[in-house]
Amino acid sequence: MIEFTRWPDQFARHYRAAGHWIDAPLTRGFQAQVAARPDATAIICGARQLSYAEADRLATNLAARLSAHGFGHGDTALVQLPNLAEFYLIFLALLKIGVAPVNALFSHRLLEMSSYASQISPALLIGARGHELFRDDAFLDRCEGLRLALFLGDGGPQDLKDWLNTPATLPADARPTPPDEVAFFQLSGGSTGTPKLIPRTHNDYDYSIRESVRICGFTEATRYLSALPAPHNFAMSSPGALGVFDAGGTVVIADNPDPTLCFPLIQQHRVTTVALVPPAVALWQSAVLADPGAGAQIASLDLMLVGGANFAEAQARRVPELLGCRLQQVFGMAEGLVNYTRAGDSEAVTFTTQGRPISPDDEIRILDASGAPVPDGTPGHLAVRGPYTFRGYYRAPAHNTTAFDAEGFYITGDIVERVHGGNLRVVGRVKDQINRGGEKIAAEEIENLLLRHPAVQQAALVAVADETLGEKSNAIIVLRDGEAATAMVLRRHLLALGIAEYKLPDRFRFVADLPLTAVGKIDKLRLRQAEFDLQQSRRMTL
Ligand code: OOB
Repeated sequence: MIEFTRWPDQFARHYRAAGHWIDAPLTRGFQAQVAARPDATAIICGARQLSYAEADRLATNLAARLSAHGFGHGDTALVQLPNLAEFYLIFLALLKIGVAPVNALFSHRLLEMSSYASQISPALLIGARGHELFRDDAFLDRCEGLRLALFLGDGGPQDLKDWLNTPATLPADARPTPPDEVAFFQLSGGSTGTPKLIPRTHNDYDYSIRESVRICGFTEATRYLSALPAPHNFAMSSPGALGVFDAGGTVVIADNPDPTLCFPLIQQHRVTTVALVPPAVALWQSAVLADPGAGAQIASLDLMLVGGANFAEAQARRVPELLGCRLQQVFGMAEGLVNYTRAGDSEAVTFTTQGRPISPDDEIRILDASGAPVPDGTPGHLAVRGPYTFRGYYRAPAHNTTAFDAEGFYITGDIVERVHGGNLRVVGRVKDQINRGGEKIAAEEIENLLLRHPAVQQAALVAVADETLGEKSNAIIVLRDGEAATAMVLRRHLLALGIAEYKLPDRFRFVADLPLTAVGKIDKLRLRQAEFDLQQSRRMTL
C-alpha cells in the first residue's frame, strides 16, 4: 500500500458514523450508472459518443490487460493527456485495479513531470506522442522502476488505443484499493520549490463528489461542458466530470474555454452546465456583448460554476444578465475543502461571497496573526480540518510541519472573512503564490530556477494586478556585478530548464537591490507593495 498521513482513528470513526465515508470505491457512482443506465451517453468528445456501458468496456479492457501484466495495488502511474475521453477511461481503469495515478496537466513540461516521476517512481507512464516530452523515449529513463509506457498516437505496441480497444476480461480478484487507502494523487498549486502531491483516498474524495452533486443539483439530465484542464480538482470533482458520472449525466469535452470553440458545442449538445475560471467568464461575456447571436447559441445553459480565483462582484452580477444562466461560486482547493454558494441563496450571498463548506464536519477556523479566532466580518487566516481535507503532502515531512497546525488543521494560506451567516469571502492570500487566472505559480519554484542562471544574484517573483487574468507575475532581478542578461535570455533559460509556459514571468524588472527583512531575507511584502505602487503610477501616467 502507498504510505500517507491518515486521519486519526477517532476522526475516521466519526466520519463513518456520520455517513460521510461509506467505504465504497471511487468508481462507485460510475459503476452504478453502468448497471442502471448502460445506454445513456457518458462522454461526448469530438465526433465520439460513449455510452456508460461502452466507456466501462474500454476501461475494463485496459484494466484487464494491465492486471495481466502484473499491475495492481501499491503501483503508481504518471498520466498526462489533453482533455479527451481517454483521460476518464484511464482514470477509471487504474482505479479498477488499484493503481494510483498522478494526473499531470498537459501544460506541464520536463521539470514538473520529472518532479512527479521522482516523487512517485511510477511503474506505468501514460502520455501523448503529441506532447514535446514524448516525441522520443528519453523521458522514460527518468522514471526509476518504470515497467510500461503507453502513448496516445504511438501506432506501435505501446499504443494506448490498442490497449483500450482489445477485448480483455478482468480477473475475478482484481479490485480497487481499500476505500481508506490512496486512490490517486491531486496536484498542489503549491508555494514551495517543488510541486507537492496530495494523496486522496476513495472515502474522502467520493464524499466530496456525492455532496457536490447534491449541492449543485446534478442529475441524469445534466450535460456538463468540461473546458478546464481535466485533472484539476474543480473540473474533476467540484462536482466535475466525476460528479456527472455519479449523477448519470453527460460530459461534453472541450479542449479549452475559448467561446468560439465552446459556444457551438453548447448549442450542438444542449449543454446545461459549465465550470469556468473568472478570466474565461470575462471572455464569454465579451463574446455575447460583441455578438448578440452568441447568446442564442448558449440558450440551453442553466448553471455556471465559477471558481479558482478572485471573482469580482460586478462581473458576477453580469452572469445571469449576459449569459442567461444561474451562478454558483466555488472556492475550493486540491487539498480538500470546497465551498459553494447554493441555489436559492440571496443575491448578496451569490454575488459577493464564495459560499460555504460542503460538510457540517468541515471545521473552519479564521485566525488573526497570533492564532486567535477573529469575529465575523473580519479578515483572517483560513485553517481547515474535515472529512475530505488531507492530513499531509506526500513524502514531505518537513513541509507538513508548517502546512498543518498541531491539531491537524491545514493552513490554507488564504485570507477570508465570514459573512452572511457562515459564507466565506476570499479577500487575500499570504502564501507566496501567483494566481494567474486560476493557474497557480509557486514563487519559490521560479525564483530557484532563475537563480540557476549565472548572471542572476537575486530573484523575486511577485503578483501584479491584471485586468484580464486577475494577476500576472513579475520577476524582479538583481544581476551579479559585471553580468548582463535580458528578459529574453532569462525566459529562454527557464524554458530550457523545462517549466510549463504559464509559469514564465510575464514581466522582468532589473533593479540594483531588493528590500531585505531584519533577518536578511527578501522582503516580499514591501516588494509587492512597491510593485503595486509602480503599477498605479504607470496607470496614472497612461
Ligand atoms: C482550485 O484549486 P487549486 O488547488 O488550484 O487552488 C486553490 C487556491 C485556494 O487556496 C485559493 O487561493 C484559490 O485557489 N481559489 C480562490 C477561489 N477558488 C480557489 N480564490 C478566490 N476565489 C475563489 N472562488 O482552485 C479549486 C478547486 C476546486 C474547486 C474550485 C477551485
